[in-house]
Amino acid sequence: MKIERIEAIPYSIPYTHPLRFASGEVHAAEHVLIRITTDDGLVGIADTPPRPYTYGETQASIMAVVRDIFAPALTGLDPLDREKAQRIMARTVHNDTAKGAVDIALWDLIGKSLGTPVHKLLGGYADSMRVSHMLGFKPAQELLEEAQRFGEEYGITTFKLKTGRRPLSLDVEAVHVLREGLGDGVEIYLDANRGWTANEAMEVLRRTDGLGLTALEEPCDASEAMGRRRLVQHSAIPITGDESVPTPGDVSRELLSGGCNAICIKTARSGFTQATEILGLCTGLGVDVTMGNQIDTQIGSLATVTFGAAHEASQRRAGELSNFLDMADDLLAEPLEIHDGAIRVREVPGVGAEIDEDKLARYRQDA
Ligand code: MUC
Ligand code: MG
Repeated sequence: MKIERIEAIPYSIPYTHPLRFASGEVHAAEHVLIRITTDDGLVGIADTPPRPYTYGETQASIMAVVRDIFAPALTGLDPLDREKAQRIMARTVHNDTAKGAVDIALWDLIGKSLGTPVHKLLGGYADSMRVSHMLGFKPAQELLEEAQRFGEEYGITTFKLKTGRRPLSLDVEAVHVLREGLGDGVEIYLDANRGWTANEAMEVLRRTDGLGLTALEEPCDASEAMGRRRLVQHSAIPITGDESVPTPGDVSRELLSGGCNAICIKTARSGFTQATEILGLCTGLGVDVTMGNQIDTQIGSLATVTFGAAHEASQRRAGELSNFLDMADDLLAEPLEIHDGAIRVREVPGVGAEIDEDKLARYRQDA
């Protein structure tokens, strides 16, 4: 089996409800679909979300690096030789979500060629993942109503609250209102997307003490090393690295230097191969992981479920898997469904992300 063709297809699908957070906002999924075809006619699929405010990648840069650099270098390679593919892509620095999507599409091909679901190839631990819902910036009462609706409609009992606003009282109030309205049985954790300084984060933790928060993600920029270390040392809850730790090397640096003590794994930027390396590092060190959301489509969320459910350590905590519900439509032929607060893996060869060709024709931007 040899790679014959690698396509990077730009498309745009609007959001019905935009998501706002400290580092940016999303009104439309202007993503790039990666499609890899082999000489025996198999097709591997993955989705790439450009996040310029997080990784510096844009839709145009992802298309360019895949079409101009990765595709010529990977064509002719056997998809099973994924270490060769990793080394070829590593010759180009950064471009993490472009690399992640190519890796996932290769795993999809491996699963299809072996007639085996990829969650089985990766570890086969569980057949579903519990869902955590991400709440964007909104007035406190609207946040509570959204969380209650997601609890009632989908059985979701874990919420990640986007924070990092100023004045700090906006986020402090939101945490109080959510805890009071949702009760003690619901898990709440925070993600500030670098919106605060370390000292501001420390103040928010003081003012929300006793409300049962379980983690605080990217409180401030990880390059503010001294403040961040002081925060990690003094916080009673884990301080999670997300955008500061896209690669195994970043994870090692941040954990060893004391910049964080929990890790968010995102398949969108690490693929399955590097996500496996990151998970191994974390389990070896006794560090908790959360499967995060790169504001993923159903295709991206299915990739997260496929990886997250495959390993004991990555399915322990609920994964961030529900933000596709805010999109007006999706390319996935068979929609992803949340039942009893969980999403199931797909028991089909590959990842199971088959595309609705009519929808792709409607939303693609290069036709
Ligand atoms: C998250 O966990 O930070 C927002 C920005 C980004 O890169 O990912 C999202 C969610
Ligand atoms: Mg985050």
